[in-house]
Amino acid sequence: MEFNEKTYLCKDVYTIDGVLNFDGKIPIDINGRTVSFKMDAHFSDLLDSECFEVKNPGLKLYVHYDESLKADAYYLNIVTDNKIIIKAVNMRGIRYAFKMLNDLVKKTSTGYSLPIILIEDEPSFRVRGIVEGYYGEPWTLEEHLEMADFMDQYRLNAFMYAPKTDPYHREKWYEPYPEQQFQDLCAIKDKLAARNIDFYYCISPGHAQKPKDAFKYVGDEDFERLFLKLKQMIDVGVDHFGLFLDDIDYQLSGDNLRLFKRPGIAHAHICNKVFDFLKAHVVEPVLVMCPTEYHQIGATEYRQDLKDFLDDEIIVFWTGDRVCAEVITENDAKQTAEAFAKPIFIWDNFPVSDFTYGVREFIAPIKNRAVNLSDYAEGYLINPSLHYHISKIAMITMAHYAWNSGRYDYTKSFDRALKSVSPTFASLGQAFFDYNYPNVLSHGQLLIEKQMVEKHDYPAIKHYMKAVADSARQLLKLNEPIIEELSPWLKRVIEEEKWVNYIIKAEVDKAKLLVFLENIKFSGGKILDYLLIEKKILTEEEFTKLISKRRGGEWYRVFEYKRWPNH
Ligand code: 14T
Repeated sequence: MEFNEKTYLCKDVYTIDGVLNFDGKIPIDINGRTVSFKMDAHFSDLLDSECFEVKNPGLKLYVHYDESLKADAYYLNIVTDNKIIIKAVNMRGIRYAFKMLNDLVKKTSTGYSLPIILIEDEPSFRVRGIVEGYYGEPWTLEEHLEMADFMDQYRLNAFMYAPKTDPYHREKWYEPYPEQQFQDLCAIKDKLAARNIDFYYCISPGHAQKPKDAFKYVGDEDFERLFLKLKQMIDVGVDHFGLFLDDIDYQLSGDNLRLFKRPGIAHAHICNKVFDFLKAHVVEPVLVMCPTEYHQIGATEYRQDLKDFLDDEIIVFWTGDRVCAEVITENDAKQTAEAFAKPIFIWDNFPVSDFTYGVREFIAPIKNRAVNLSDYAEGYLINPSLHYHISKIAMITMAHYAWNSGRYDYTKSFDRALKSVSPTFASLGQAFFDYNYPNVLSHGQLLIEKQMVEKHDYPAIKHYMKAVADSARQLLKLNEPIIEELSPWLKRVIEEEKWVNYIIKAEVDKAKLLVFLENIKFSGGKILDYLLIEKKILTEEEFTKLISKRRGGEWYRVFEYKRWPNH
């Protein structure tokens, strides 16, 4: 694709949502200024009177194709009242420039104004997006359609459809989609395409309940079934694909073992064969594979086999250390990229919550990811929770990180993400969000909570829990889809406050407490846990069964131990 230098008269060519409206006449002062882009910059704060009113009928918008720019990057130069220059190397870059232009337009008492400004903006990661790869109900069609607008807004450019519980993705990988489900997938793909977002159809053919049902890497039989399935997608224009070999029993047996010896060799074979098939039917196909060994650092025999035998153009997924990585360092990425010697995409297992079996939902920002991971990985994608609206909070923060890792500030990003629901949601919810915060990546306020209980500081505990319950009560009054998703957790903390107060007053009715503890919606906060232990209200078995088993082991929290075992 190439954009030759062209001049567009805004009036004729681009009227963006009716916001840019050019009539009348406007002479302006020109005071050129340059600002560099910050993820958290509010341009209105940076700009003062050096705005001009958009009324000039002669305002020209120049769009240049500029090969020196990165994919998706844009240059937006609002030079004078009669000249705006946009440069990009692809449609997405132009799209982002237009969005920025539109964001910069301010309504004034007499019309609209634009600042004199130069923005040069480019992404850290070439590919930024969502891999819907969790165990649980896939998002609904409506959610997926809204997601396309959401992704567009936050400059995410890749969506991978891979829900583990879609039988046609995994268990029945060989069966074509039923008509309605296929139409729904096409609707998602089309809406994404209209926003210049790549849709990846992902399939997971390695999953088998019994060894006899394992994929037959030998011969053509299973490959033909797989190609038929992929053809269904190719025929409607899909050109990005995923072949996911995660969470399968990858020990080879029978013919597979005899011919391929090791799973890495068999996996390279299936991926290469699929890639060859795609190349025969699609112009410039993209294939991402998820290896079975997706979650450790550095080299293994399996990874060496992929390094040796997998086509160099096939992209390989990696989750960082321990599936849900508490931290991803530069060294982790470096060693792993070297181990595979293929392009790497990071699959960040956050805010996915499937491993808590409905107990927890995470409302927190991405953090502990090195600023320069994009030197080693071309893509950065996150695996969300089955709750779409809850996931959007962490997804906004990941979008900020993926676009501009160097300037990523998780506190500011989180604040902006919460405010994206509404400023009221962010302010009323603060105490609840703080209480719910502890997650795979952070302890939140757990230390403070523990100290309050250890010091028997009951006034402080009561005050703390009241703020949390008040916050939850206020949130419950809001009419937002995220509140509907969150309501079991909001109701839980309201009840939790009551139990904390009963414990402090030594008025616990144990039978009723046991009934309350049937509720499995836990917050990250642990005041109740700590008090139950401190006051010995539950037996050890009861505590294990009702609390610690449900919370699950913090198996991901191994960072300090692994890296600095002597501390
Ligand atoms: F493919 C991978 F990168 C990956 O993360 N696979 C799954 C994923 O579908 C799931 O949502 C995620 C979070 O639970 O982790 C992987 O699933 C697991 C990982 C385990 F360590 C399932 C069971 C495990 F014991």
